[in-house]
Amino acid sequence: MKFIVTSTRRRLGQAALCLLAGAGSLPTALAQSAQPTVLRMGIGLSADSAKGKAVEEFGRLLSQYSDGALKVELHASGKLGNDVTMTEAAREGKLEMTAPDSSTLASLDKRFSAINYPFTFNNEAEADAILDGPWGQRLLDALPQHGLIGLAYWENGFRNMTNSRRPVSTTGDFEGMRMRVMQNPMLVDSFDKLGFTAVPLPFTKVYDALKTQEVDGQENPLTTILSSRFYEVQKYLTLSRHVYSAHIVLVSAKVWNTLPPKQQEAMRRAAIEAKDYERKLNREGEAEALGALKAKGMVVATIPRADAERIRNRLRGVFDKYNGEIGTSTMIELYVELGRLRTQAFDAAVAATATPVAVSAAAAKPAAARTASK
Ligand code: TK8
Repeated sequence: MKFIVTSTRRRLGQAALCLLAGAGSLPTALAQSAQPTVLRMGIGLSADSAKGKAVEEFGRLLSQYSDGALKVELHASGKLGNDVTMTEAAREGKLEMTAPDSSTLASLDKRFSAINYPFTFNNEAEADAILDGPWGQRLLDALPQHGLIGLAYWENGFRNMTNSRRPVSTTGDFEGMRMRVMQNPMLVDSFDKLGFTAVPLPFTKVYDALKTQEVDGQENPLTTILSSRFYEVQKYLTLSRHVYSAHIVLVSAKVWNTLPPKQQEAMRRAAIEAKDYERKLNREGEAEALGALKAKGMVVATIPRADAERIRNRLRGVFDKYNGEIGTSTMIELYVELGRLRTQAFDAAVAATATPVAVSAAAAKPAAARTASK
């Protein structure tokens, strides 16, 4: 812990020294001679994933908004650890930034599991509205007490299943398959309940576990299945979209607290702007990824929508257990908000398809006159 906090301070100290050394010269020369504070950001996905590219974009925006005072250094492909260990390192101040899957944060606050309940969000617009709204903000607000600052929800995406054994197109096909899941008890219980043997593993171990057939399958967004080259060791793909997951952009509170408010503001702004870029990139990448995965030889199946209902019904007992842990008010607020969004979307769709009733001005006039004379 000491090492990084000290080294962050050392970097800040160097910047101050440079400024002092340059005293007397032009202010612009002073600014240029200052060494930027380097923020290392560790992610599990590769540098060419939407996430990796978004970290680069975040870095570009942050340099601009902090007038060159802050610099982001991307460490991709789990080089600095996995979601759980990097989050721990950030809490301890040993790593400045990371972006784990929301599900792994349930070990700090159980409410994070609610995001990953199977078949909860119907589409990206719903996920965006919930996560970017007050419900999502309340979860981020819980992070500082755990030594973390949550800047934004970036997208991981809707998850789809792959395996090396057989095509999976109905719930009956799940039986006996060893499935890697993220390190989250609700997900372990859910997959077990559905007939899989759930094997929680950090993302950094997934490729090898698939290759050695320690597990038969895994589940991730299409963009990740492509960028992590899972197609090399998995033959079958099922377009299940069974879980939505988010990557939460985290800063170590120990590091955050050393930054002046202006730089903190620059970080929030850059992370939120990069969020839009990342989501767009990820969503555009989805369709492309499907084509690429087919071209790589993956055999594609789908799960009928009726099975999604069946899956949710089978998971009732699991949901009851975790609703209790998460807190029923959090779950009710989520479903009420989803209900509101769906009604709004439904009304908008009806309004768009309704045939406008043509009322001629002449026909309308006497009616208006009648009303007025009453
Ligand atoms: C990358 C992970 C990954 C996640 C998983 O570190 O573990 O399967 O979907 O994106 O966060």
